[in-house]
Amino acid sequence: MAYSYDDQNIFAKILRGEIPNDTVLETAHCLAFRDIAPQAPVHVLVIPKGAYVSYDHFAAEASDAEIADFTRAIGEVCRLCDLHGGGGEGGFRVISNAGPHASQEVPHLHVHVLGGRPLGGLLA
Ligand code: DGP
Repeated sequence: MAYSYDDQNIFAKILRGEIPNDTVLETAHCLAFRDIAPQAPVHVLVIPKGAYVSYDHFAAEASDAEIADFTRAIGEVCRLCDLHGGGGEGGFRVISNAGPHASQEVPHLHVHVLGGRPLGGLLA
């Protein structure tokens, strides 16, 4: 399967600095910023800086360093936003939409980190 990446997508423009964003975290390989249309008190998007359209594309072609950095960035965003999944109060949800069946709007890999309120059942 060949993956095709459109470098005119909105997150590519954010990475190039052509569109402003509300940055939460920047790492060597990732950028995390607040969603423009938040669905929860905390709604942060975490994206790799590399040109990957979806998680399967990323897992197939990214380096181990990129994958480790992305995984750690998601956890660091939770920590910075005071979201805790280790028991007790609170919690969060991490979602990545890919392709038309998941209504992916922006064709650059991103995970949504949602929290700050009860989120209901996964398919609610
Ligand atoms: P998805 O359906 O998973 O592809 O969600 C894309 C998300 O990106 C959606 O929640 C809205 C957000 N979004 C779209 N354009 C912009 C933008 O220009 N800036 C920011 N911060 N978020 C955006």
